[in-house]
Amino acid sequence: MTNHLFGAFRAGMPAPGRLLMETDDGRSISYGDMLERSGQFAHALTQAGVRPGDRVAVQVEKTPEALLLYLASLRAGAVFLPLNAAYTLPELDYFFRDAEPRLVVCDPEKAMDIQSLAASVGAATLTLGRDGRGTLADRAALQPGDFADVARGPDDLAAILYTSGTTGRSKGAMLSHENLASNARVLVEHWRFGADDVLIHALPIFHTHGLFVATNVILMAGASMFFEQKFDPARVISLLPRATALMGVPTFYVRLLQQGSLTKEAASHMRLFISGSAPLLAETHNAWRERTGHAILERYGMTETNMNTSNPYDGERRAGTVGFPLPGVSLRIADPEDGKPLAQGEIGMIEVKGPNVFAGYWRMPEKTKAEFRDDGFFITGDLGLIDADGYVHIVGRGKDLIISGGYNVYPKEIESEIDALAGVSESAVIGVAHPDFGEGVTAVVVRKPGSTISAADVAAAIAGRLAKYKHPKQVIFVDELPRNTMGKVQKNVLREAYKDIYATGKAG
Ligand code: MLC
Ligand code: AMP
Repeated sequence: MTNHLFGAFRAGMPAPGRLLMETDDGRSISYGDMLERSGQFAHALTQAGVRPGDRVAVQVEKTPEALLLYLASLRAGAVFLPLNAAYTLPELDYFFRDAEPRLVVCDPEKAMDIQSLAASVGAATLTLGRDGRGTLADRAALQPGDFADVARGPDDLAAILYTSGTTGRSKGAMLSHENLASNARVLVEHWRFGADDVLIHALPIFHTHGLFVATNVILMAGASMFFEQKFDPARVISLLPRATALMGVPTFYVRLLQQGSLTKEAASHMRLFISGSAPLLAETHNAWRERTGHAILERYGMTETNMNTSNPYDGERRAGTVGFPLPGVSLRIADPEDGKPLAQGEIGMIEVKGPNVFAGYWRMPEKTKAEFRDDGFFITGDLGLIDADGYVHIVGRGKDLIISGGYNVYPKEIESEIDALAGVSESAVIGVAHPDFGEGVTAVVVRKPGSTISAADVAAAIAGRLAKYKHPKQVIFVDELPRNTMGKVQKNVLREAYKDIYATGKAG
């Protein structure tokens, strides 16, 4: 048996001298370098006690070495567990306790604090910094480059990615080698990636979009990428003449459109612009087409399922839709209550099934069971419809979720923090249309009688507890929250009342 996912990358690998990535600080890494250095990193993992099936939790900045670590983890048969670099210590504490990693790799600047959290669950700690240096890299440098990939079958776990829950704790989505391999293979074909493609990779690599969709597609196609540490619109435009493809969240496209240097000419070498992770406004799609002559290809996915649908490569890329189910993916619109399939054109729950769909939530069999129908369809929590031409439209969310700049934010988590403050009676956190982030996290708070708690007090209390992107962009105080006859807070009423607070010119 081979290593299922890395074996698939090997099968598509071009000559060792071919470029895999060029970084923004001018480094070039070839496929041969990648093989050798990920082999060294795999030896270092094994030497640190990582055995097949062990979790390797990683909270580091985006560097080529961080990507080599992902590949090393696959090759060593471990389960890669990437964590957003913005997560705070209390957030990390939960992930470590739940996942029980064998090894934690973190930024050297945070090592003191993280080491004690890791030690409390019996994990060793190694470091990897934003310069690609640290104890892990030092150890790897002493290792030989040839590593015998650990055999892994299609159903073995390759990664766990945490997704926040509507209620309660974050859940670890277990992704198998075949979940990732099958999806990457389909996307390479569907989006026509080949060895001559050059992708602008400016996404973070701790989520499905940047780690799997972008990187796995490039590796599977034997292509190359500009590997950017951060998304910088002016820099992305300067790379367009040497690139062929860009993958981004809608905020990328909104910010690129603000650059005067974005012209048809600048984009003339590009083959494909792809958007996902959050809804792309039709007005952004149209403005992009007008400015560059390209129709952005929008697709739809999620952590648990990888990519489910995509607009066509040939044929009409229809604004405001996420296209058709990808080959091998079954998608239906069902009654949210009983799962009965609905007629074409009706709005209901989007449910999916296929080799892309995850293996369940880590150590949560009950939660896993609750999110699948008896016939194996996964209940996405997204509401949608299929139009007369077969295009899937996402029209809303059945889950109480905010997507800010492509990051998921669950209101419950923030409400719990705010409600715990001494001067607060209760709160409701909502997403409000925001010109840059798509939705802006907004807190509506009721003070306790006599309390003078301010927006700054709320912000100060949350700092250090929740990652920055989850912080409310505005905190609004009200006398009471609107409720329906059942006593449930009417978030739709709040969303309507505050819908203009971030309107252009007033953005907070
Ligand atoms: C940064 N900030 C955010 C934010 N990103 N606030 C809300 N939402 C976000 N997404 C905060 C910063 O901490 C900062 O706070 C302030 O906003 C301004 O920061 P910035 O410099 O403008 O942010 P920047 O670093 O440019 O980041 C914006 C971004 C980034 C859009 C480039 O958020 C990003 O890379 N998003 C991509 C997320 C992603 O990859 N999602 C895929 C999930 S997978 P302050 O107070 O310090 O000023 C998935 C499945 C699928 O969904 O289908 O793909
Ligand atoms: P995540 O859990 O971070 O993987 O986020 C997945 C969620 O992002 C999905 O359930 C959708 O709600 C949303 N999403 C992803 N792509 C799109 C898209 N193209 N349009 C609208 N929503 C999307």
